Amino acid sequence: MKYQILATTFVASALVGCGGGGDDTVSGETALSAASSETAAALPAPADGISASRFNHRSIANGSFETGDTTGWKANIDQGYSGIFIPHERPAGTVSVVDSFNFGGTKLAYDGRYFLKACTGNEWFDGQGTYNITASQTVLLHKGDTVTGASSYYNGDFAAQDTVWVKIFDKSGNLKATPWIDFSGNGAPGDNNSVPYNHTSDWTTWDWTAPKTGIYTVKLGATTFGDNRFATCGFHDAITVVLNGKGKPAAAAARWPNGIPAHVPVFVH
Ligand SMILES: [Ca+2]
Repeated sequence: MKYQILATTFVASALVGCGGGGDDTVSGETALSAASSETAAALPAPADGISASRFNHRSIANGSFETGDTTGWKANIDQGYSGIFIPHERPAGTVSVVDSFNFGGTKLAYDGRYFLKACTGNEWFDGQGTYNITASQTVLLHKGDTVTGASSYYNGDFAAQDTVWVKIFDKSGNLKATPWIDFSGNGAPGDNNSVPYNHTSDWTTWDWTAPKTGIYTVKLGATTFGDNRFATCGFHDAITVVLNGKGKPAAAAARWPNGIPAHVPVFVH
């Protein structure tokens, strides 16, 4: 009951105070003491709609998506404008939980039955805008806690216009890390895609360790720009927190040993 009242409070405050992009941030220094249950009443209002009680637990809710839906995660999908399709204002992509993805072959979950799929669109947008499609969850991490997961992708666009990624933001919305990222493209010089067009990569594990105690947001997303034709998808599963001192998973092979490419080259459809 206590948390039900809290939830009502922060939903109301989110409606009043949450502008565009506000899901990146959770305000309030009191969050740093949230590991203690008696401080629950002082917890900040998470903007993603999950229970405030979760901020005591240093864990990801529904990180393997075995509820079969996006419970615990907040989807945010930018809108674009198409002069061709009706309605003209259209979501730039999709966020869904699935048990398979068919591309000629069949992609199945890394863990359990279900996984998250975040895709760009198969639209025909006007202009050269950039659009994000994300599922995010805010979590308390103590220094040394590690967020782990497994991701893969479907390279659905022969043009290098799409990226799919995992990013970690601090409570002020600053990007702290990009543990996993991949790109669309057709293998032309300058493309950074890891598998051929119309193929999927293997599941790849990733991890990121919090450098200090705080509230962080884990975002699983896709970014596209331009006409947003041909959908590329990121797949995500088994998102978990390994508490400091509890052992870490074996280090994943570095996807970009020399650093993430600074930008995606532009090949227009
Ligand atoms: Ca799963």
